[in-house]
Amino acid sequence: MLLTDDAPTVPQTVDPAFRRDIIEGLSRSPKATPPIWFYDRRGSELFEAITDLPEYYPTRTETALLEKHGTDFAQAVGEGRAVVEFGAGSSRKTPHLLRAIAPGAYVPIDISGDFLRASSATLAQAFPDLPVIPVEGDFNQPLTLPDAIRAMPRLGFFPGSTIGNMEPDAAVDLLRAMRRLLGDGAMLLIGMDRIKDRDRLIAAYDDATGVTAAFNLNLLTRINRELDGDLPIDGFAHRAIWNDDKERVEMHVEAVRPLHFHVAGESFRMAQGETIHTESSHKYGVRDGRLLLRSGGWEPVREWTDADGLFSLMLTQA
Ligand code: AVI
Repeated sequence: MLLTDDAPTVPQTVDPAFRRDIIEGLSRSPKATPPIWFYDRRGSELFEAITDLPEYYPTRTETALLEKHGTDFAQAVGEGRAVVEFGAGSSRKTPHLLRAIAPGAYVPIDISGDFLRASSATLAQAFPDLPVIPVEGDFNQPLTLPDAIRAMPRLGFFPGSTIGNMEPDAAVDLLRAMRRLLGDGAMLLIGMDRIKDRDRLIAAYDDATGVTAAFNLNLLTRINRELDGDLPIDGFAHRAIWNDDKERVEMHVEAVRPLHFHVAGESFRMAQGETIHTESSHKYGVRDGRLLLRSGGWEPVREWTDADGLFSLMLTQA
């Protein structure tokens, strides 16, 4: 059952925050842009394609954990909770959780409205008795939950190790905001990608067929389209590097020749070899992960990890 929330939807015009973030990011040294702007329609489709790549182990591994431990989740979480999913995307992993725990409602939150509406409709068909109430918005900004779940205990669901795309201080702020939004008695089930062999990590972010490269470079196409830019896409190359000091994979787009381009009326130059840092994907050790969650106001209750220790699902409580 697909219900619509009364909250206003994000207008289809250019988001002023996109313009601000990109101009600020290109003006800074070194250049860096926030990863949330990858996800226009094409970017969301490319990300879905990434999740099917043989090199990209996180989605497969996390999905297997969700499939395998349904009985554990049901025991630990109980029935009737409103499941609030942050950054729901295509919600492909969600059915495993919903089937296991008999929730009271499902509230997917996503910044990409078209994608959210389509995936919510598919999910509502698969669960005809479950109220599905999509909320279009940026979960990094203050949000209001739909009235329909006011009386229900909540389970936050934040899969995919999206928490890793935040700097640790921003990750703590977000966890605290989730804690405030979901309220006392809430639980949070969160996916965390583990530190592992460097080659395996790099391959996951620089796949042989170039899907991740297309995902990274699509940001430049989006800038050209939405911010009246003239970045020469063929002047950039996708780069993925492991930053051991910060325990993260970084994605960059690197200028392959000296470049001069314009965005929203501003002029920018890049030297050959200079990069725009487009994403960080932090990986967490077991103890670091627990510490991060505690700092964000969530006490770890249980965790499930695959046999190779690639990825963990952590259940926490407020
Ligand atoms: C969404 N996020 C968790 C992905 C990650 O693994 O950091 C985004 C991604 N970037 C490149 N490949 C996947």
